[in-house]
Amino acid sequence: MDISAQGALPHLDTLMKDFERYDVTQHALELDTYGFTVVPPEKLGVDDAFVERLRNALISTAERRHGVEIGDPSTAGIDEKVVGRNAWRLLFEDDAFVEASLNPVGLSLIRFLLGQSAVLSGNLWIIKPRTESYLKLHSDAPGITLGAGTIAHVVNASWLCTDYNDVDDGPTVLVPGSFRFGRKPLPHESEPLDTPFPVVPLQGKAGSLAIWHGGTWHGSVPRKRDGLRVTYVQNWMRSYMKQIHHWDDAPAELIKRHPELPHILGLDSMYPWREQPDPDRTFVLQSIDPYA
Ligand SMILES: O=C(O)CCC(=O)C(=O)O
Ligand SMILES: [Fe+2]
Repeated sequence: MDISAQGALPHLDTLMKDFERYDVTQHALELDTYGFTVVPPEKLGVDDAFVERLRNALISTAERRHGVEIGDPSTAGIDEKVVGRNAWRLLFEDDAFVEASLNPVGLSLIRFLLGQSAVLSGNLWIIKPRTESYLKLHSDAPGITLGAGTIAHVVNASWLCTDYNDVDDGPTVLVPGSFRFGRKPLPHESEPLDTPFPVVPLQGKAGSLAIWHGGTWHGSVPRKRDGLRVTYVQNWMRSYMKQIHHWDDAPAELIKRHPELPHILGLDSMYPWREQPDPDRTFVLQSIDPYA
């Protein structure tokens, strides 16, 4: 029996058909069970040229914002105190960011966790040189109250723009299944390599998309190699959450070229309004369906 062909749950049926079409059912299953997955570039339908464009967009935006020259990421060194700052809100800086955010395969998996009305909350670069610094284990879903259960409210979808081969690349590390705890780690649980929980380093070649349920505990480890780790990080949310960024200055010509953009930025949402609703903003989430 093909349940998705019955039309009983249209928001979910569409996703199930997408997973089959894109050959990512295994990745959806990993999201539902381990709370994270890594989709390789060949399944995302992107080639080396796209990955290079995305990586160059990150590097050149950082160069422009900080007035520095970074150059070739495979050999470059940078001052992480400089490039670690002002890294947010990249969407309107380069079309490569818009294309990466609208990747249909990525969107199908993000919408599996957040519903079809998922919105882009924020985005930033990680440009990481050889360093001793690292990030403690945390959840990307701050503000979700204890008792909210295991449903995702936030998703991290990070494009790996350089290879993550092993721990020496300074990758993200995750605690599989930890979104089920429904809380962030306590201080004595939050050292990435000295926590009572099993931790795994993210692995994937450049051009892969790592996706995790926002409640999946993760951090990062020091980078022990020369050259840079480069990542395009996206934070997505359910449409009723407060997004990190205002996107209401989205350029009209960009929207014309990417008609799906207002919806993924939440610009079609009826709420909030001042004295009267805006007649151009009509989207209201009606459903009790978690896939809507
Ligand atoms: O990959 C890393 O360095 C961790 C980044 C992180 O915590 C995040 O993107 O939410
Ligand atoms: Fe995080």
